[in-house]
Amino acid sequence: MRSRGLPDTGWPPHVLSRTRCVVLLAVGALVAVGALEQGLGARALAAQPAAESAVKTVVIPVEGMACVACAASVKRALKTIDGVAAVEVNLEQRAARVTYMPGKVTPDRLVAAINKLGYRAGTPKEVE
Ligand SMILES: [Cu+2]
Repeated sequence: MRSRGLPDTGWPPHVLSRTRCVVLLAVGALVAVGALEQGLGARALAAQPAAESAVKTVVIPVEGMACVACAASVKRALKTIDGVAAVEVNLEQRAARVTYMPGKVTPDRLVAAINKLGYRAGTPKEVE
């Protein structure tokens, strides 16, 4: 009688406290995951300026450009190369200014792309 009475009164609070414990654990896990994500996010943000500063800019002399259409085609060809971030072609100065990601493309490839169009690219000069 006594042993049957004890579980009857003892079970509900026990189950309740166990449920609360599980909820607390879940909340704790969520907080931990949140903190982890925040940490990763901060690390990703910190890595971004480093990647941007890794971008380089070169000025490549280009001979053979006679008109704006020439300059436009040189610009288009350079811009389509993977790893090229920005291109400015100056017809008067006969030069192409290219900002690129060194990990993805090399100045040699930029020169080759210009030469392939039928123009003559000079030695790329690194600029700020
Ligand atoms: Cu032209």
